Order: sequence, then structure tokens, then C-alpha cells
Amino acid sequence: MWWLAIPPAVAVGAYVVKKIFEDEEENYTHTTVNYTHLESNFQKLEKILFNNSGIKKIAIIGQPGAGKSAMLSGMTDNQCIPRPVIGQKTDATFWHIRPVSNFFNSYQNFKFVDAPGYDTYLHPVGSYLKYFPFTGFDFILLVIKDKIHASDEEIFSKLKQSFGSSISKKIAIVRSFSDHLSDEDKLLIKNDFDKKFELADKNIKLFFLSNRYKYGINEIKSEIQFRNYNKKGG
Ligand SMILES: Nc1nc2c(ncn2[C@@H]2O[C@H](COP(=O)(O)OP(=O)(O)OP(=O)(O)O)[C@@H](O)[C@H]2O)c(=O)[nH]1
Ligand SMILES: [Mg+2]
Repeated sequence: MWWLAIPPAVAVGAYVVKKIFEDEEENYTHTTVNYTHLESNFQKLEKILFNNSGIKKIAIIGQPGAGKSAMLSGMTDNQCIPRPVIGQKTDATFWHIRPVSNFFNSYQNFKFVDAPGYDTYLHPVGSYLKYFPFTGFDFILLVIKDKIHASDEEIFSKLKQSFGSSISKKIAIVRSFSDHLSDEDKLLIKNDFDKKFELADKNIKLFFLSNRYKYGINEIKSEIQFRNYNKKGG
């Protein structure tokens, strides 16, 4: 009965303090986030991007198999280091397995990030929306293979939200697998892309690309090489 000797005010105070600590502990437990390896890698990449000014940082994003790595290879005359791996299933890459030691493919004064395709079991689009460091890049190429999927639209919404009115200076859209498109096909695709990505309204560039026939690769290369990266918001 030791507590009978403690004045009531002190006992109540001690209880209140104990309760606050317990509540905080409980809150802490509830708010602790367990990041996947993919999400931790995105956060690691973010830190590296923000600590590296003076180099042009370009992200290539899109669904698996959209032709991102093939485009990177074409844009850099297959001279970037390391060389991108083409034709390998995204989930065979290891961003979701362990910490990535090098995120970049370097070429001249560029650092490219050839991101693993989104919207797979191991690379869920939700992780990209929450943690991919979109704003850490000078420019983003969003590569779409054929049809626009819901996840492409979700990513686009995120880009709009991230860049606001500067979006035209920050992103371009690439329609890959444009191997045998007629002018009429291109017009139909352009109209569809315009509806989904507000190309005209937001002044966003669309490139038609065939990695197989190297069609359109020079235009994308020029866009990357000659754009004014110092422009405000650009
Ligand atoms: N015909 C044709 N094939 C292409 C084109 N682009 C890519 N491919 C082929 O499509 C496959 C996938 O290309 P990748 O460049 O590896 O695709 P990716 O977007 O990097 O895929 P992930 O890394 O898995 O996300 C490869 O076999 C390429 O040769 C294209 O424009 N036309
Ligand atoms: Mg790839």
C-alpha cells in the first residue's frame, strides 16, 4: 500500500504523464511505415538527386516493356554507362530486392534513370505515386507503348500535380512501337493522347518513336540535348 503515502495530486500527475507516454507510444507504433525495398530505393534516389546539382538528370518512366531501355540505348548511340538492359522483364530488375548502388546510366553531361516499369505486382504504381522523386529531375520522358492504361493516367495526374504550369518544360510523352503508323493512325493516336494528357492545352510535346527502325529517335535526342535547362521551371 505504498501509494497511500503519495499525495493524491502527485499520483494523478504521475498517471497523466504515464498515459501521455503510452498514447505517444501507441501513436508511434501506428504511424511507423514499413517501406518496401522499391520505396526505400526511391527515397534514396531522391536524396542523391537533390545533392547533385549541375548535372542534367533525366527520368525515363513507363509500363514494363514500353521500350524505355531501347530508347535510352538509341538516344545515347548505345554509349551510356552502364548499357541499359533491353528486353528483360522489369520484375527481373532488383530495385524491389535490395538497395540499389547505382541508379544512373551516364552519358556526356547527362544522368539517365531508366526506371523499372510501373504497375506490376512488385512495382506497384502506388509506390511510384507516393515515393518516386519526380521533382528531382530536370526532365521526364513518359513512354507509352500502345494503349494508355489507368496507371499511365495516374502517373500523369501526379506529374500535373508536381509541376503545375511548368509541366510543358518538365515532361514529354513518347509513343513507342510506332513502327508502321500511317499519318492517319498518328492523327488518331494524337487525338486520343491529347484527350488523356491535355497535350494542346498544356503545350506538352508528343514524339512518335520506333526503336526497331530508329524512327523519331533523333527528335527525342535533340529535345534532350538542346532544351534550355536553365529556363525558370525548365
Ligand atoms: N518493334 C518494336 N519493338 C520494340 C520497340 N521498343 C522496344 N521494343 C522491344 O520491346 C522489348 C522491350 O523493350 P525494353 O526497352 O526492354 O522495354 P522497357 O520499357 O525497358 O521494359 P522494362 O525494363 O521491363 O520496364 C524489347 O524486346 C525491345 O527490343 C519499338 O519501338 N518497336
Ligand atoms: Mg528496361
